[in-house]
Amino acid sequence: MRFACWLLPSVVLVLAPLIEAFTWKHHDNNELREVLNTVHDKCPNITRVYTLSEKSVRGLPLHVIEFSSKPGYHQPYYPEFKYIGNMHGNEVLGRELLLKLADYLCEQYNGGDTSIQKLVNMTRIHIMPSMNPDGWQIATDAGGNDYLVGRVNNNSIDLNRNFPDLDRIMFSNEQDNVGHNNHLLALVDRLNQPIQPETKGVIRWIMQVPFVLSANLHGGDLVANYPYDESRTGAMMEYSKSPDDYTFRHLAQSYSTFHTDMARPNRAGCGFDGYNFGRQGGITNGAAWYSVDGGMQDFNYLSSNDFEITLELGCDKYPPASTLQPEWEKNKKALINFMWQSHIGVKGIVRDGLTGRPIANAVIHVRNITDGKKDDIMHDITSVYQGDYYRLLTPGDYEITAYQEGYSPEMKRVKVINRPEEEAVRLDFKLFTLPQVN
Ligand SMILES: *[C@@H]1O[C@H](CO)[C@@H](O)[C@H](O)[C@H]1NC(C)=O
Ligand SMILES: *[C@@H]1O[C@H](CO)[C@@H](O)[C@H](O)[C@H]1NC(C)=O
Ligand SMILES: *[C@@H]1O[C@H](CO)[C@@H](O)[C@H](O)[C@H]1NC(C)=O
Ligand SMILES: CC(=O)N[C@H]1CO[C@H](CO)[C@@H](O)[C@@H]1O
Ligand SMILES: [Zn+2]
Repeated sequence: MRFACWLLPSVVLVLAPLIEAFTWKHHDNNELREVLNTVHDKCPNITRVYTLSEKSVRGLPLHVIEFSSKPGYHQPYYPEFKYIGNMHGNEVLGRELLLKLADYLCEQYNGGDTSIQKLVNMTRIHIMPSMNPDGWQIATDAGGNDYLVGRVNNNSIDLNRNFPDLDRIMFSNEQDNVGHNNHLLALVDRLNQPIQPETKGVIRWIMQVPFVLSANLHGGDLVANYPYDESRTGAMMEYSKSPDDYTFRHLAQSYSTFHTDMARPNRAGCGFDGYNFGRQGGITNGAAWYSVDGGMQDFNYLSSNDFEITLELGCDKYPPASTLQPEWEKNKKALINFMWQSHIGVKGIVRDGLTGRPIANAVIHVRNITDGKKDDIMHDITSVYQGDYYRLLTPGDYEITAYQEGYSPEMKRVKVINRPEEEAVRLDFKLFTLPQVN
C-alpha cells in the first residue's frame, strides 16, 4: 500500500477549493446551516450568518443570513427587510425557496447583476429559512404528507397563534378614540398562552432590528394575505381593514402579480372548497378569509414600524423535492420584487434644528391629501435611534408631520411616485424646541 502515500496529497488538492454548489432537495436542519455558511463563504463582504437569542424547544438554533453593504450594522436611510419561512413546520416550500434566495442573491451579486447589487447595496435584508426546525423534523419523520403533523412546535403550540394579541388593544383604542395606534406591546397585560421560545426569539428580533417590511412564508393555499388577520367583531370571516389598507393591498399585489400563477383568474384553486384566490388578484385580507388571533403578521404591524404580509405559496404544504426548482422559477421575480417594496413612500432623518442631533422615537403622522381629500392615516410610525424613519406609502400626495415632546411639530407636503427600483423620497425634518413657558 506504499503508493497510497503519494496519491493522497493530490486528492486533497482537488477537494480543498471546492465550495459545494446549491442542490435542490429538502435540506435538513444541519444542511440548512451549511447552505447559509457556504453562501457566507462565497459572499463574505455582503453577508453575515447569525442566530436569534432563543433556541427551539429541542434546542436547535434559529439561523438567519443577512445581506447588506455593511453586515451587522443599521445605517440611516437603509431600510431593513425580513423573510421568515417554515413557521409551521410542515409547510416547507418557503424554507427551500429562502435557502435558494440566499444563494441566488450572493451568486448574482458576484456575477455583476446590477439590479441585485443595487438592491443589496440599498437594503439590509434578513432571511430566516426556518422558524420551526423542530416541527420540520416531526413533519419529515412522519413522511411529510400530513396536513397537520409538524405544524406546531415541540410543545404542541401553533406559533402563528402565540404572539400577544395587539389587535384587541388596537380595536378598543379605536372605539374609545384614545390611546396609541402603534407600538402597543407595552400595553399587553395578559397572555392566552405561554410565549414559546421560537416566538420570544422573533419578538426580541422585531424589537431590536428596525424592520420596515417583511413576509412570512406558509403553504396550503396560493394567496398573499394582508392585515388585519383578526376580525373586529369576533366574526369568523369579516374584512378587517387596517389604516394602511391601500398600502397593504399594493404590497400583497407586488407579490401575487409577479408570481407566475398566484394572480391568474383561471387557475385551479386549493383546499376543500377549491376556491381560487386568483379571481381576486391573488390577494386577500386576512380576516376576510378566516380570523386569526395572536398571529405574527398583525403583531409586527402593531408592535413596531414593520409592515408584514403572509404568503401562502401553494396547495401542497410539503411538495416533492422534484418540484422545488420549478416552484423557485414561479416565485423568483415575486420574491425579489417584494423586497424592493422596502423603498416605497418616504424616508428621512428627524433632527434637533439647533444642535443637529438625531431625534429617536419622533412620531411620523401621515395625512393623505390626494385629489383634495384630507384623510388621516391612523397608524403612525416612529423614528429609530439614528433619527431615521421609513414610511411605506402608495403613490399620492401627502402631508407628513413629525412630532416629539418638547418640540414644535413640523409639517411637510410631498408627492410620492414610487419609481421601480429607486429609493424612497427623502424628507428630513428639523424640529425646534418650544419656548419655555413659566
Ligand atoms: C471583499 O472586500 C475586500 C476589501 O474591499 C476585497 O479585497 C475582496 O476582494 C472582497 N471579496 C469579495 C469576495 O468580494
Ligand atoms: C454596490 O456596491 C459595491 C460596493 O460599494 C460597488 O462596487 C457596486 O458597484 C455597487 N453596485 C451597484 C449596482 O450600485
Ligand atoms: C391616498 O389616496 C389615494 C386616492 O384615493 C390612493 O390612491 C392612495 O393609495 C392613498 N394612499 C394611502 C397610503 O392610503
Ligand atoms: C409534543 C411533542 O412534539 N413532543 C416531542 C418533543 O420532542 C421529543 C424528542 O426530542 C419527542 O419525544 C416528543 O414527543
Ligand atoms: Zn401556515
